Amino acid sequence: MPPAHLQSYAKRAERHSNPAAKELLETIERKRSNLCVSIDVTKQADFLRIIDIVGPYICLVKTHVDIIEDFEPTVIDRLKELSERDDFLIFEDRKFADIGNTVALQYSSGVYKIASWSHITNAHPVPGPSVIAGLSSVGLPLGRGLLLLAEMSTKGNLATGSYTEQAVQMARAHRDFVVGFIAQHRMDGVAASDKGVADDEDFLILTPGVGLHSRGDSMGQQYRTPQEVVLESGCDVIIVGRGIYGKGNEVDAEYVQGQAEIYQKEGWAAYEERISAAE
Ligand code: S5P
Repeated sequence: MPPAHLQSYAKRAERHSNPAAKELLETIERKRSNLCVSIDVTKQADFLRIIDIVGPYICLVKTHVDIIEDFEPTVIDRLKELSERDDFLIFEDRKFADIGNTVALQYSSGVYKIASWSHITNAHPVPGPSVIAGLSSVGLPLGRGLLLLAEMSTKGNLATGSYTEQAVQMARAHRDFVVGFIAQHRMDGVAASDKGVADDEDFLILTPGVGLHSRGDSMGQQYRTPQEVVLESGCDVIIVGRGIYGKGNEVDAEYVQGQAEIYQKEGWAAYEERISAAE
């Protein structure tokens, strides 16, 4: 059997048992989109407007709900409506990083009640397996999935080498709930001598730091193109933020729609080229 990243999303969906991972792969295939739009804006009207525009082009929307300064619970109701209308999943990029008991409460409770609406969330592996135990106690019964941050896109980040290896080993020990990684490359060969490696290992790789028109920002972000990320590094989903919604204060609907279309096409073309290599 070829390695997972040389197989189609549809084939891979058949083998995943975590409901969030399965649904994400099925959605990618159905919509021919491996594009996740990341929306870091501060007003609920802009947040919902951008999602309303990009919905048809994406498989997943990535949120940071705590950035929205006029947040009300109705934002989540509308987000869920849009996710059903346009057929995409929701990923709250919460980057949990505390002891199990605390993250379980942060995930289930508080103002946002993330577990009740976000199909996928993520965590830093820094606390060790405790963070997975806490989050899975809430998320697994709800059919949610978790991504571990095995690598980061920023200059000088510390998620490299043995830290990345240990993140992968932690994920292998919790494959029911940990469905993949936020990373810059596939993790297949990482810690390959680990006893936990399964023959059918297929972690999803979701990759931020994607842009076509810029190589970075003034705060250490680094961008690569969809071609570099999907074809050369074997990643599964491109996460694009400012490359799609721009940097201005106003939402320019035409621009946003045009960019979403371009990134969807680029991401899909890179995937088709990748799997054609295996045929
Ligand atoms: O390593 C990372 C991990 C994440 S989740 N680098 C990142 O940039 N992110 C997130 O991706 C970040 O929090 C932001 O929401 C998004 C990138 O946004 P952009 O505007 O630079 O595309």
